Amino acid sequence: MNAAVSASAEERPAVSRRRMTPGRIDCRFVGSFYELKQLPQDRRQQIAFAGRSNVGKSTLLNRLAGRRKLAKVSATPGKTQSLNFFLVNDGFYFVDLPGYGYARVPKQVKAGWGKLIEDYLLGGDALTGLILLLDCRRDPTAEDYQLMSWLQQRELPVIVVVTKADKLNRDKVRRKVAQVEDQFGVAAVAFSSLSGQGKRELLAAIHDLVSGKL
Ligand SMILES: Nc1nc2c(ncn2[C@@H]2O[C@H](COP(=O)(O)OP(=O)(O)OP(=O)(O)O)[C@@H](O)[C@H]2O)c(=O)[nH]1
Ligand SMILES: [Mg+2]
Repeated sequence: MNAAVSASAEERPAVSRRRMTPGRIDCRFVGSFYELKQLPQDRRQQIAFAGRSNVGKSTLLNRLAGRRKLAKVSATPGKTQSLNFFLVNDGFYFVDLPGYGYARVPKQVKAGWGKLIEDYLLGGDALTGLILLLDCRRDPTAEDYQLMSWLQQRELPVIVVVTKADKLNRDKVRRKVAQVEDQFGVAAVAFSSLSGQGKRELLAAIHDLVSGKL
């Protein structure tokens, strides 16, 4: 049996670096939720993945977890439609959010998700930090800026991830990371779910986030 599961609550460290940084983390699906009142009510920290539709949130989560089919992925934007909770190392949650900004989603549906995401990000104190994903080939949108300003109002720590780094050469990716850090004033990590580039760096940043160092 996995040590993270067999340890009693008293023995369990909140997050251990040994379990976070190398290779694989223990990540299991908890549930898909469409209303805030359905969300898990325990006091574990929640780290959410946000960004425009198709930016690679669910794929990144799968790469971090080392499991290809944990979170649902699709080449068609709009795959994730609920707040999807994953328990990490029995200590905290990853929350895969629906993407924003996809034009072809019907207006009513978009308004519904928009409200759900907004309520989640602005409400409650279980949300500890946010990982904002930006595509390395695109400029941040008005919605990305809006999201950042909410988070700054809430003083919520943010890690920016520049996704699909395999789509550009290293130099262009480096420049993109520097540009994003400049635009948003927070640290950014280049990431490729294809090659695994950036995985260690991101896990280390998440570790700092959950242990209150960010
Ligand atoms: N080349 C490349 N493709 C990627 C990468 N990450 C994601 N993709 C592809 O991008 C598409 C969208 O990925 P998802 O993970 O479903 O994106 P999402 O942000 O969860 O999208 P929504 O659920 O619609 O908000 C899929 O076809 C993925 O295979 C990456 O690092 N490199
Ligand atoms: Mg998704």
